[in-house]
Order: sequence, then C-alpha cells, then structure tokens
Amino acid sequence: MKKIAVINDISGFGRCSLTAAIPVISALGVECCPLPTAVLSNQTGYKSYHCIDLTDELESYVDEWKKLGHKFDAILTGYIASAKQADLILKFIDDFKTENTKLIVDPVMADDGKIYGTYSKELCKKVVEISRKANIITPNITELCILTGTNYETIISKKDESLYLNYVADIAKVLLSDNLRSIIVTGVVTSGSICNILVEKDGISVARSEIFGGSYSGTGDLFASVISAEVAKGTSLVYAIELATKFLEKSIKSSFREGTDRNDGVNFEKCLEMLTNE
Ligand code: PXL
Repeated sequence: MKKIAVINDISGFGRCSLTAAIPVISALGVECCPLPTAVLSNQTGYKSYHCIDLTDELESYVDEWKKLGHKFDAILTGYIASAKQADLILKFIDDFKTENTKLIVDPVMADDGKIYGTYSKELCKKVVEISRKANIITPNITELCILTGTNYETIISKKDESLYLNYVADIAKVLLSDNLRSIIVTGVVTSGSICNILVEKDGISVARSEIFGGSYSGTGDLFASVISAEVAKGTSLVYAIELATKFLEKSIKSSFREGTDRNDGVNFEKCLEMLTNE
C-alpha cells in the first residue's frame, strides 16, 4: 500500500485541508497519514472561527512516527498556521523525505491578488523556502507571483491574449530546478474556461474545465490530494491533472447548481466514485 503524509489543518466546516485530503486519497487507494497542524471550528474565510494551534504538539507527534519507522511515498503540505510551524515542517521534510519520497507543496498563501489575513510576510518567506524543496508545487496565479516576485496586475492584464497560458508558463518555468521538476499553476481563468497548467522543462500541458460560479473553499486541497495520490502510485502527471480537473469540474458544478455558499466548499462527496472506480 502506498502512503502519503499529509501536513495540514482539520476544519469542521469548509470541506478543505484534511477533510478534503483524507477521503480523496483513500478513494484513490492510497493510505493517508495526517499530521494535523491545527484544529479549526471552520476555515478562516467565514466571518469568525476558533483555532486550536497544534504547533507545540507537533514534535512529540512526529517523534512517535519516527519510532514507528514508516517511510512515505509522498508528503503533501498545505495551509500553515504560523512561521514556527513552517520551521517544524522543514524539519519534518529533512527527517522523512528520502530519494523515493515525492514532496508536493501546495503553497497556500493568497488568492485573487491578496495575501490571506493569517499569512504574515515572515510566513510567506517560509512557504517560499518549503516550495524550493518540493518536487511538485501547485500555486494559483497569486501564489505564483509571490514565488517569482512578479507583479499580479501585470500578469492579469495579459489575460485576454491568446498566448496568456504560455506567458504564465514562462513565468513559472523560472522556478524549475534539479528537484522542482513540475509546477502546476491552478485555476488560470481564460475566456470561457478555467485551466490547470503543468509546466515542465520539456513543455506544458493544459487541462481545461467549464466555469461554474466563482472560487470555492477547499478546491486547491482537493486538487493537490488527487495529484499526490496519483504521484504516490507512479501515474503520469498529465493523467493526474486531467483526472483532478474532471473531478473538480463535476464537484463544483454540483455545488453551483445547489447554490452552495463558497465558504462551505464543494460537493465532492457525490463525485468520489470517479476516483474509486479509477
Ligand atoms: O483551503 C485552504 C485552507 C485550509 N485551511 C484553512 C483555511 C484555508 C483557506 O482559507 O482557512 C484553515
């Protein structure tokens, strides 16, 4: 059985982070081992929330994992609650990443040109540092701007050009390195469709879906979870991105038709069969 360590929070409402990762990774036939960084009543996009920060518990938790001696086929990181927590994640990567472990980093920091309220400058710097250690990253356009030092308005102003996707890919390419071989820029809106672009040394591959409504909570977590499970199984990234994009398109369509609030996330539960039958 392939295994993934998922470093993320658990939120009671919002269908994001671990409540997205556990069912998706399990449905794809991979064991999901959660390392919970915080417990929240609900994700931070709602008007208010209560957060139980688990930073001070992480070392003892991980020490037990060391005793168990488990190795992981992949490690997935997402939302990070503090800069101190980011340092512990860096240590976890040093301790657990072997040459057979793929590190997938969802550099959660920002969306729609804005940095999340809970992300300080110091924390964003740490996310950039963690991303440099990754094999695969899944930034949205705003996060790509932070990672590359690009101005968000400059990218967005090119949106209507036919070469927009290539333009975004060229910006992402700068980040490629000996270990960071694949960058998946998520949620790139072009006229009439939303695209996920896989950027690698040899070229790009684009998975498109229809647009239904605006952005919903947790879609980045669902996407990264599908990618991580497929990578742990050794599937090609081109296939993984197609599958993740179709899974999200169907989940978002269902929520849009039902009029689900964006903070409540998407109806992915109804679409898990797309993954179990795969
Ligand atoms: O989906 C990213 C995410 C995860 N966890 C928490 C969040 C968010 C995005 O807002 O608030 C707690």
